[in-house]
Amino acid sequence: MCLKQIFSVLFFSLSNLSGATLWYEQPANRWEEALPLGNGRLGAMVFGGVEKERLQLNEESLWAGCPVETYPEGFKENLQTLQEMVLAGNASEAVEFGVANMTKRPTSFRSYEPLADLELEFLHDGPVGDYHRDLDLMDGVATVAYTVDGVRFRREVLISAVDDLIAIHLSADRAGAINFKVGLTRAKDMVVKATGAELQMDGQIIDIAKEDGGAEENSGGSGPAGAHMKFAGQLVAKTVGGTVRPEGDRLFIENADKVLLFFTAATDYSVQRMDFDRAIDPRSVVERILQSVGEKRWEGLKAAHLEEHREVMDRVILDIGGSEWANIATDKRLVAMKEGQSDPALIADFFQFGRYLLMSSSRRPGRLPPNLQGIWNDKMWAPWESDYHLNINLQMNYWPADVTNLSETVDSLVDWFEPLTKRGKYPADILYGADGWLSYHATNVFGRVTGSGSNEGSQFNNGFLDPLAGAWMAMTLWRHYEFTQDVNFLETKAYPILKGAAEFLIDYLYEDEEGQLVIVPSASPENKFIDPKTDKAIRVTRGSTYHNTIVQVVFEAVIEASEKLDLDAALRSELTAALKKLPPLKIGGNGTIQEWIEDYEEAQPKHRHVSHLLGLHPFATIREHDKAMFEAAAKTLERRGFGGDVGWSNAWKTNFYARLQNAPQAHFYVNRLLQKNAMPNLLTGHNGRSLFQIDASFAGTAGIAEMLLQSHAGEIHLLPALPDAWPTGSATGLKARGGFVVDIEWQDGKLTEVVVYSQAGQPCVVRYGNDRIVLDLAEGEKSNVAAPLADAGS
Ligand code: FUC
Repeated sequence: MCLKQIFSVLFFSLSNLSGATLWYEQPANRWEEALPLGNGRLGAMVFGGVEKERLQLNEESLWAGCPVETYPEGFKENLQTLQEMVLAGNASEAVEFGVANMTKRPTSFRSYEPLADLELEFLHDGPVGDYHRDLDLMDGVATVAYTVDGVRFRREVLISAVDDLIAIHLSADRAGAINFKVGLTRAKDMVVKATGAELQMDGQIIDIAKEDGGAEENSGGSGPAGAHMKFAGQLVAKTVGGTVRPEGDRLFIENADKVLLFFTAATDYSVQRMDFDRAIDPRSVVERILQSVGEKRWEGLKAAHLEEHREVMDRVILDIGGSEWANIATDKRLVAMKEGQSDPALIADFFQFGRYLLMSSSRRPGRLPPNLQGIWNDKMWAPWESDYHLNINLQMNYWPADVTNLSETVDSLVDWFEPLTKRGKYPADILYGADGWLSYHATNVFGRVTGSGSNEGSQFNNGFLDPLAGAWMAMTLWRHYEFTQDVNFLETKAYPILKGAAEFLIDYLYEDEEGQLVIVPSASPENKFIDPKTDKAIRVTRGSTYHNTIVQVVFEAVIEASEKLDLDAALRSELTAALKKLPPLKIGGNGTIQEWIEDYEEAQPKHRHVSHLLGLHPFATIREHDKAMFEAAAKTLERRGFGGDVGWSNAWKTNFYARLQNAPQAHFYVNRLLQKNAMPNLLTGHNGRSLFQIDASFAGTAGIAEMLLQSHAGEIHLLPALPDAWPTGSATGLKARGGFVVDIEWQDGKLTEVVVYSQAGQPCVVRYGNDRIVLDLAEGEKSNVAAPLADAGS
């Protein structure tokens, strides 16, 4: 066995012990090959170069721009005209009217921006051998190791949530062998100063005026000019042996035995204000963080990080079967999978990677939810500004939060969402004359609540036609309550937001001639239908299935919550009465669920959005007992197919098919997601494998959980969509609604072990196949219910 083989075997056994590791035999050449680290606030993509190491850095709040809202003049009156046009059947005319009269520039906002690049330039001399780099997901440590001229070099990188900084530890097996220069760079708006053993970076985003986005020099989209967000960072080098000295704006480290680099950064953004706040001095924040680290050494810092990180990751361990390919590098396994190789262990890694990405982009010390790219972005003008999209994308980001036992990740969402909903009261009143709050489909750290889009057409069609996007997002808080049964959270956080959403909806609903309550104008993201009157492909209608479903689930949640909290009896009866007047879900002529209130022909039958199946997933208004609807939902999915292989859409279909208990199709889509959308670093692309977008990782992870455990229908359903390709395995620590943690094991496709642990003392029904048992556990009690269920399961 050659050295390389011994190394891979050794590595294989080590990686198996730790649970989930992504590893490679060469450095990253492209961003899509680099490995992400994050502590909820700071992010880094580690390239692992030998001559040059690059850490592409992010800070969650660093955005170009400033708070901007757009209120088209005469909106309220124009809305009435538009409603009349839609109700009179003149929908095509209504689109033209809306785009011309109900939009306003700047239609879009600027972008989330990268923080800086941290570059290490090594002075190696000689050929490189035995290269290896990895990211241990359970530890949250990226490691790079290689040999030059007989010296083994090792570099470990982590981002500690405990100490709120990036730590890089460099070592070598020969004394005095470490020589490199380290610098911080950014395309614009930053100065760097080197003094002693420190680098200081100070930044101020300067935005150039331009009404429309598009020009390179105006990266970040449209909006007013100005000196906007401020930021600062600091790097400290500590060496064992050797020397450190400034050289220009870099540090030069010579002949060291070991080196520890600390880096942290901050901005003057305040989430409470949803704006930058000049009372915050980012330099003082950075200094405070570094002072509290004090003289900590690598070993202590790493130990504290591992303890914190592992506690979160170890809550769920997933084994869906081994793979004879497990001693092959991750990128090579992915290639084999694309060529048709079955690799359940890679799917399990993808699952843990999704959990890892969520905890790394949505936990303290962070205060913001993951945006379209989590916190990882290298572009001054990111696709879709790397914003918060509320017509599927941010919702998806939280699908795995509770079921995969990362409930605290919801805190960062609430930090940002609560002030957003407060802002949303003004447009609800001014634009719609309604109570409550609203938010349209695209928003940002500045809490944009008025409609936005890349141009007027998009601002109207994606934005102003969907003031219910925020209400959909609010249901994430309801689900969090369903899982945790945290009544305090319900009362203080979720209920006020949900109630405000319901108040807006009840005011905005329109009673049509048939006595039905509908949203007018309405649309279904982001598909068009052929207007029978004009043959034009348009979006505007009344009462889309998407909107009807959102209204229904929000009203039901508020009714249940208000009962639980014994509040708002009058509102409750109003909502209860309104529920009876919502249009029913319909099956169209081709046997699929109707996307619109009329049986229109879709402009794009293979469209990536499947918003008319919201009731199948993430909600549960389309249920198994309604066989006709279940069948129509299946037909709907068949007709949609995999369309253009958009990452998040493939991931959603895994969830849909899991809900339909169709294991082969759920398995097909999770495989397809990896085959068509996963990049070498296992992040996922929007268009096939290009344009990184993080939602598919989160939705894919949730989909894998849904295949093993579901709890949306008043029972804990075990192995509802277990595919033949995962005949034997186990999952520990998945959560179910009602405050349960569940461990399961199965062999040869049959359930063998089940332990249900109750965190909230609620009764539950546990189901396997068509067999059910009722459990009534006290809070903190656990029960092994394998025996009554294991023989069952049809
Ligand atoms: C929605 C989707 C797009 C994209 C964007 C960020 O508008 O339709 O595919 O994911 O969000």
